[in-house]
Amino acid sequence: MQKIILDCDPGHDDAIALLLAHGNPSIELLAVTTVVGNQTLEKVTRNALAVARVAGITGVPFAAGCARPLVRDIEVAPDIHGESGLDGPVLPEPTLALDPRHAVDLIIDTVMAHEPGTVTLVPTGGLTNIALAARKEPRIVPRVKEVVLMGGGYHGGNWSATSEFNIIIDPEAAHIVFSEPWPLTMVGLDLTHQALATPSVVERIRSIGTEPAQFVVELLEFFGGTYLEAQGFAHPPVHDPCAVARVIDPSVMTVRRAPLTVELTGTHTLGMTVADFRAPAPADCTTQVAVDLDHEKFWNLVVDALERIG
Ligand SMILES: [Ca+2]
Repeated sequence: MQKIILDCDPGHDDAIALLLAHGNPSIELLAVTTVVGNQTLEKVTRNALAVARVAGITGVPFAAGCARPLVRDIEVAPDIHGESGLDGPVLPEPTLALDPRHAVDLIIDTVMAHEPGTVTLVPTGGLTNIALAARKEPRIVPRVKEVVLMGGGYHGGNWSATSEFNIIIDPEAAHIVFSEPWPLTMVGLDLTHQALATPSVVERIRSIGTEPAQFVVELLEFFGGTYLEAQGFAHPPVHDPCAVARVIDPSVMTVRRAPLTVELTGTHTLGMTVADFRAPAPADCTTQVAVDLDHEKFWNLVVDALERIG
């Protein structure tokens, strides 16, 4: 079993990441934490709890985290995710109660309560919570098995020419997370732009015929519309579940070791994730980037998880 903490900002693709993590039998979901990003903290937290109800998740602590980035002003993404942060399907009223702890404390408590080298952090939003957890309790850094994050990109951005949304909304936090010596896999736009929800994928999910599958179809229909309008994609890239899929089955994507850093001072490149591909990578390099996705294997994992949720 792969023990994970999902730190997210639902968000259409975060919702699918949560469903994948819950439905896959090799993942033990230890905690779900939320962070400002695609929408305000209040909205993404309500969305996470709504998805938990759709998925039938019980017995997993959910906690709300940071309501703003470390340094920058709040920047949300209604043109992609709508005013609610999860526009499209009707969202059920949450039934789970939030854990009273701050997300940063839940992350720290959870990592410290498990054996070293057993807990993987899977951030799929801005990195504010993860950065603060590393600063508040540095002993988590050598205890975490790996950070497998959705964010960044080594070829370009989606929120600026060079920078991806999750990184540019809190570049200082990203810099902290990328600089700590834990093993880190960046599942960036280079990879996630291969995870397209094509019409055949949407039909496969629709044909499952369950309420959670229909929920995902309605998410993908809304997300497909905004991605076409705002970014010119014929089919929407479903970013966040790629990071969960990497934890489930590393063979779902190829990776390449490379030193990574986050640009904090560039005039035109704030939030760029700079990968140094000069070979060979230094012996002490702990970071790698995702390169090529096995599209069929990836969507098989998503469909399988939805079928298991029932
Ligand atoms: Ca996200």
